Amino acid sequence: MTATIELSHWINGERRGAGTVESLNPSDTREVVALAPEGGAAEVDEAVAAASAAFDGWAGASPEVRSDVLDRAGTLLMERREAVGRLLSREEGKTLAEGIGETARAARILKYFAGEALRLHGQNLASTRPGVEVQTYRQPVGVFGLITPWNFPIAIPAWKAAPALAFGNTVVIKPASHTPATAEALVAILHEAGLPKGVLNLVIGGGRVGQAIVDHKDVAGVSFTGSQGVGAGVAAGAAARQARVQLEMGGKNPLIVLDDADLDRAVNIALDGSFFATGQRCTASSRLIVQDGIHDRFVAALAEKVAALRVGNALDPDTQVGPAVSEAQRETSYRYIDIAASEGGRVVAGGGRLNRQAPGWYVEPTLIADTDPAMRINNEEVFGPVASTIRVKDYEEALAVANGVEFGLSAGIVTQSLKHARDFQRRAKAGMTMVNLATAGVDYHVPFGGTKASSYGPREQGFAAADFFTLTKTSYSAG
Ligand code: UN1
Repeated sequence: MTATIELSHWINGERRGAGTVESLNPSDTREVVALAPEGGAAEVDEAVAAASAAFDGWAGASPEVRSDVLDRAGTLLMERREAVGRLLSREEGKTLAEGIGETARAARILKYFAGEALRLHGQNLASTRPGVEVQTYRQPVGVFGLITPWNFPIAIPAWKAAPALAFGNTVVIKPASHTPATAEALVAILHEAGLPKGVLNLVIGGGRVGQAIVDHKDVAGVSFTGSQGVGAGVAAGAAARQARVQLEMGGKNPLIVLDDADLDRAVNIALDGSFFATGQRCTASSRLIVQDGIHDRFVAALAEKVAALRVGNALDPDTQVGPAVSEAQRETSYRYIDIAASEGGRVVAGGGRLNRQAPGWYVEPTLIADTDPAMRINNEEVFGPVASTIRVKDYEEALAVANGVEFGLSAGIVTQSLKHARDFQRRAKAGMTMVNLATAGVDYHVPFGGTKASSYGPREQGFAAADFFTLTKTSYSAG
């Protein structure tokens, strides 16, 4: 066992508050990874005041200053990716390879936005009136509140904070209650890299902290990733006081497998998209929509691979699938397996309880065949290592089923047909489409986001991030 970390908030460049709330290791719940403080509206007030006071200095600094801090933090994080990745895996439960990989991704995000800080630009146009010029500028907005989820406990705080900071804003982060230590590691590294005090603040705590951020009159914008229910409240709160808002919520992402697909490839794509990272990705493939001619072979081959997945302690190098993050998440998976079975689904792999030597929140990866698009299992997000298959007769039916849910984040197709692949890219009702690739696993230098109930507001990441984190000013001038 490793020593418990004593966590604190970061307010105005200082560590504040003592740890009282246990953050457990989901692979072995006897281990307390960290003791976290429980913040509330008072800490949010102080953090927002610090961020407001720091705004003019940071917004007015040379972009080189902002770029250098992000670049240095990226270098430090990359150097420490094994240690930070290990902390992430201990706290969140994804495998060590996944934890280190996510940490490296966060480091690259910091470096990408170090470059973007220097590339921020506007446009220069001729006015419709002769002799008049029009220019657009992108300017920093103010204080941003970032409410981040536990499933990517370092990459998502990085992909929200890095553009906010790169473009001259100041920040208050509320990390997910299950993963405060991983988020704190990022905030500590940014300070070590030279971030001035008050520019980035961290307030750890439950929903009260998030609510205080959403309702704070001096928070100019809120970026949230999490569940649809909480997201709706964030949007309503932000809209009520005309703050900017950006929401990334759930998915019920389809993966279509057509008859002409290479079987092995389709099975591996489904295995990755549905089960890796314990299925706890909003981009996970949870509905496998399979054409008649390949259906039985696909289901049999995938069931065999799912049954063979090695579930275990996240730090064990043999583990392919770590535990769920919490008891509640584990129980949600089992509840939906029961619901699917009672609706007529056939469990072809997994479905049982797992007993490991150490007490942890393990879930048996589960594949449910013969399901119908109308069933709850095909409409509600499970957020665990559970996928269902739906049999369809042709591409048009597959597309209709794929589009027939409330969500629209990522959608994939496995096919060798250029015609169907191109048609799918245009007609899939999703923010991201994947051809012969898993629905999960995205790049950081291109826009990320969905449609319908999955997302709301401007896109995250890549060149699109500037739309949310800057104010466009239009300036007219005559000579
Ligand atoms: C990915 O699939 O690489 O919370 C990223 C989530 C998403 C990120 C997915 N916002 O799962």
